[in-house]
Amino acid sequence: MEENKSTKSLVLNLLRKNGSRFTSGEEIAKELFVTRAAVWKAIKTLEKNGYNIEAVTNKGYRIIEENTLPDRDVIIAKALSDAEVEPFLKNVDLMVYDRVDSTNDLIKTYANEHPGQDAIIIADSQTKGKGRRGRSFYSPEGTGMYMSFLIHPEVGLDKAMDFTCMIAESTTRAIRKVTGLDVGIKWVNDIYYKGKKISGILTEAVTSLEDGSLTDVIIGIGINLYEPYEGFPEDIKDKAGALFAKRDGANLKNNLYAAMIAEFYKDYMLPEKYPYLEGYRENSILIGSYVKISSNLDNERLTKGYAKVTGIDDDCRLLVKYDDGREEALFSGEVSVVKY
Ligand code: BT5
Repeated sequence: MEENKSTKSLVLNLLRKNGSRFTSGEEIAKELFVTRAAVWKAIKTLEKNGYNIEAVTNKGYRIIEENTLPDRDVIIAKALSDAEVEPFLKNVDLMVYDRVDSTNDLIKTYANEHPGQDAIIIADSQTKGKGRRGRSFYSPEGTGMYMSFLIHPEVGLDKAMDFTCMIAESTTRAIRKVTGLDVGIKWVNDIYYKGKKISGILTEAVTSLEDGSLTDVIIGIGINLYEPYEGFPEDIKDKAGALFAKRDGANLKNNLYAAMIAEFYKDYMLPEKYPYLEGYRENSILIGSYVKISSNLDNERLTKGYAKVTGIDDDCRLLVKYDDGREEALFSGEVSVVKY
């Protein structure tokens, strides 16, 4: 058992070291002082664990992995190549980090130091990724995407939720464009794929005391791009999913970051051409379904009832009709919807 485990990690390290070069079974066996059969067994175990290993007759094996960190220059070049948003994006400050506490918290500090400047922070992992109401968002390195936008729209506090809906829609569009996968929005702030949550959104707002207008809006989004090799932690493993089961290795992360940025700025800056609510409704997985509604006040979940989702109104509230015929428009802060 132990022996097999260590052969597996030695083979993994060797393949990683050799990068895109194929390594034959014989070469691996020789280098690691193990038998060809042990190499074969180790490769099979790695595949079972989710590693994407390419095997070619007469050449050997190589591992296909995207373990590159997000690349600022590549992301900027790709996002700016979208002519529709280039004029807006060229004034936005983009920062990329390996690891941060929380991109939302970091961009808050940035906002204090750079009043009025729009910015984007990307990180490959977060040690304190935040969800709503004090919950956490699991953000390990190498498998996910974590990004916060800092914008300064001239609107009132009642419009803050619009940005959650806006980014859910623009991100759904970007994921579909880049990967072709059929992702959908679960009102209000989640993106789902194959029945699992692959993305969450946290919008935070700073308001002016004088007139209640928004001064800074921070919109954070996290995406599970690949499933972690060791799987998701116990407490979220039934709920969380990823876009891909295996690593791709084709610069997917940078492409997706660039598309998410460009698509978000289209909704934000070109609302006539990109009416995000229409897209949000079209991509909503809850409309037409029957759901359990629970109130979430003080973090205590109380079942309010069962209802059919009839639509989403222009303020991005969820329209529901209860079994007894009552109709209600739900705000996200008050109510959560549990699919059922
Ligand atoms: C969210 O909250 O889903 C908002 C997540 C926002 C994360 C981004 S990442 C960039 C930026 N910086 C931050 O610090 N945050 C933002 P909520 O709807 O409250 O859902 C949180 C719940 O989702 C948790 O209680 C878990 O049940 C589940 N969860 C945690 N991590 C997850 C993950 N990686 N994938 C799917 N579900 C997860």
